[in-house]
Amino acid sequence: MDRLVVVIHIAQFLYKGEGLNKTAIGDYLGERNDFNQSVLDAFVCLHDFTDLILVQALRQFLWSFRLPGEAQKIDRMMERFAHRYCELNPSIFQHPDTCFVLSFAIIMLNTSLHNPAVKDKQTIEQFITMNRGIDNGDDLPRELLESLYESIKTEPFKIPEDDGNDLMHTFFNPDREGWLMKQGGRYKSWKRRWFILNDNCLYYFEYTTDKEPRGIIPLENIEVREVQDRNKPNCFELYATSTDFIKACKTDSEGKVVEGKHTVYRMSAATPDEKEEWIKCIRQSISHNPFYDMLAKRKKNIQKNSNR
Ligand code: 4IP
Repeated sequence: MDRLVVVIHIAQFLYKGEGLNKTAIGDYLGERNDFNQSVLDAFVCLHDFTDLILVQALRQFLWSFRLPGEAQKIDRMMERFAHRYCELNPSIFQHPDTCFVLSFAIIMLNTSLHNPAVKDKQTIEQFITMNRGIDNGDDLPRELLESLYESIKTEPFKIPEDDGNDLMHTFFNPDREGWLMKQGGRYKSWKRRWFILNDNCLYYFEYTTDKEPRGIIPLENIEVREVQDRNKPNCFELYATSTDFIKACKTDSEGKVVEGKHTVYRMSAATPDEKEEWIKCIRQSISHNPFYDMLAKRKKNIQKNSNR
């Protein structure tokens, strides 16, 4: 039989999926060799996304197999999906990368709205802000983003059976905020500060309502450990792995932004549980997450295209 015919037959067999295990379908389609990649192409082409809003198309696609856990495989599959969607709906996005990045924003939104572990649910305004400029530097129409948001809010993604290691979990962003006591750098006084962990940075504020942080600590080349302190309970600290001082900036007493002078940032939490939670979230944030690299690459492409 001709190779192409075989490829199409296999793709149809997987697409019908009768009695097949969706994890196995995902594993097969994720295989790196040419043959499986051709089957993946044919499999994606069997989906008809014409005139579907992106959430609907994603619902259909993510239900037809189970995404494997590896970032590179997901990257390839979602890239094919984005191309197919744009091919069938050519007037929505300027580039398939926009569709790719927005698809992940939708998956993250689904986690934020429907995962009980996420306390601060993403609002429609946050969703819109997060997706500014993703269409080759332009904003997508507000009505489009609103309809995507509403669709996810009313109906979460149905994804093939969950063994706790799927995309929705892997992609969970460990954001966290709360009060901690922080020790000074050169002068070791303790100050109560409102901390926000977001996008791989730790920000601290004097008041929860402050617009500008007093300090920003990027979580690069940093580790976190539990420590005992004679004066404060439930302590942990950030320390640098390759330099003496931790790269950070802060506002000094005259309101000027200056470099921080900390070899460690020592913090004290109100309870042992809070201490554990902070350490866990900071660790997760520090650890290299290949999904962020994958998304960052697409976002860079979009930026490059828009500068042309
Ligand atoms: C200050 O002590 C505060 O603890 C500052 O914290 C701290 O700066 C200073 O560290 C420390 O000297 P006093 O206010 O008692 O003078 P905050 O900025 O949160 O008010 P950091 O760098 O921790 O923000 P040094 O390194 O500037 O001494």
